[in-house]
Amino acid sequence: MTINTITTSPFPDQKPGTSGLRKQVKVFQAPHYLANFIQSIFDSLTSAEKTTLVIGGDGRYYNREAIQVILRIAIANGYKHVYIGQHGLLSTPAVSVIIRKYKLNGGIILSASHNPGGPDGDFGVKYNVSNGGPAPETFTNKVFEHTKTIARYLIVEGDDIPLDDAGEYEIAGTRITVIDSVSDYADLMEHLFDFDKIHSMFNSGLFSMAFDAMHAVTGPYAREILVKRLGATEESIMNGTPLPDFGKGHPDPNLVYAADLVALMNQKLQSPDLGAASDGDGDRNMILGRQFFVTPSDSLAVMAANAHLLPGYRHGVCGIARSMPTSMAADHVARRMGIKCYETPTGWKFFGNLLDAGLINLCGEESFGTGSDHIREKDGLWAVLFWLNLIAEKKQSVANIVHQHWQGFGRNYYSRHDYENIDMTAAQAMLSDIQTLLPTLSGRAWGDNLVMAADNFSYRDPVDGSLSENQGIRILFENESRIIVRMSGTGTQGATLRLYFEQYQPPAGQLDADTQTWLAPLFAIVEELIQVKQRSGRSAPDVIT
Ligand code: G16
Repeated sequence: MTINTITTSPFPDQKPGTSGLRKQVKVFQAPHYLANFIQSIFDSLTSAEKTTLVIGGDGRYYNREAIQVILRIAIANGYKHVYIGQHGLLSTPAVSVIIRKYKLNGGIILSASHNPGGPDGDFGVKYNVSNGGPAPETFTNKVFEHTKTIARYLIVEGDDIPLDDAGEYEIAGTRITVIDSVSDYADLMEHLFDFDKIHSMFNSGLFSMAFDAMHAVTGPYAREILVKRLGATEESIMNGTPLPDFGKGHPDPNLVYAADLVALMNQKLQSPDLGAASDGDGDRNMILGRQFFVTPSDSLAVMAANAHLLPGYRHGVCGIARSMPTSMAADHVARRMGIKCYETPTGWKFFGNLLDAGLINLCGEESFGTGSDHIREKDGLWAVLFWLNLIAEKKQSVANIVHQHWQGFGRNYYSRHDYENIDMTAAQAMLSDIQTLLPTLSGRAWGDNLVMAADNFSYRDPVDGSLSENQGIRILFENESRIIVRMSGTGTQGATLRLYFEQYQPPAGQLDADTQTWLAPLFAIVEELIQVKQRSGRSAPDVIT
């Protein structure tokens, strides 16, 4: 088989964002665009780092075509063994499981996560390293530098590899294994949680759940784990078939985009006991009780406080980490437990070093991500199983578990307001204006809210000493309220401005107020400082969570 060397020229826009390279499908379909990026990844690895690889994606439009291209480039670059998920599918957490289980050098995940799919939607490429986690910034920066000067890529010609059946192939010295996408992941889950107890709960007929796979990758995983292994009914799974355009939906498990599930859970009569949803590539989760939304920040805190009750975590929690904009609810648990709670920039990659060094074994983000040291990615179904196990153990409703938590630790009222796809220049001007105001804010008061400090967050990694700067504007108040302003690093059009609001109430305080009403004084402060509504041209946020 001949290895072709294709002459190419650089694209200027291949800088990976918060989570890999995300662009519109049309951008990726341009001649050489995908190939340039993949070759740049391979050229940034040492030869010892490119012998074994796993490839899979969330099933979105262009997934199968991209897999064949990447495989041909991997063969031409001398990979010895490439694993591919059956049907081209692998959730992000499953890739992490496979890299770790088979001790692979890395993995390529084809996903734009929660962004919409289809010919007019988005596509994305992420590279994960040998610990199973997202490549660190040092590596993605190296890849970006390479994309600026790339002049050639290597590729073999040949027929497509059939992806729909598990099987083994050999092409030009590369072994190719098409593997079952689900079983390794499902087996690991069985070790972490008490499947017998959850099975009995489903069998009792007194418990029901609804899991919305949003026509994305988790459908087959949910069917195997929830239905086959745990005894949930087939009807428990909504939108369980992966579709290239996610059924024209937006596979983002939040209160706006998972509207059908939210409506089901809000029914006064006969709503399921637990509602859950996951995103495009299966690493995010949303947890709902009957007429009750668990904020991802609270979910992390509840998990930390209760992990010792579940088989995989009986040894307890050694440390927690949360991204900076995530509420400080987990900090209260950590303080009580006498363990450390690390505050990292947004992006799962910042948890990798802490997990590898054994400084933490639980971490989470406000952006619907939670996970533990079982892999190096956030894990949507893992979070659902955690809650299922917790409910089976405590024999309480979701709402009761959270209320009890607030009564013990206090409540961090929390909300995120997203202004999506707004004018980039306007967004940058707002951020620059608030940055300029920072030195004037300390000591200023709005009602009870007295500013204690205001800065642009930077993070020194305690393990490798690397510094990440400009990670979001923080206004910190003496009463433990916080306002955070940052720009999303995952959008593909215009700019998405994220505003985060938080206010702490101790256990003896008001625990049952309406979140948006409670936080309204903080919304007014941001408006006064940078006039988001007027300058974004929106009368309200596009998404409130
Ligand atoms: C990615 C990252 C997360 C991050 C989220 C939102 O998630 O892995 O760590 O919190 O994006 O980032 P941003 O606020 O910059 O849009 P995913 O699920 O999209 O891979």
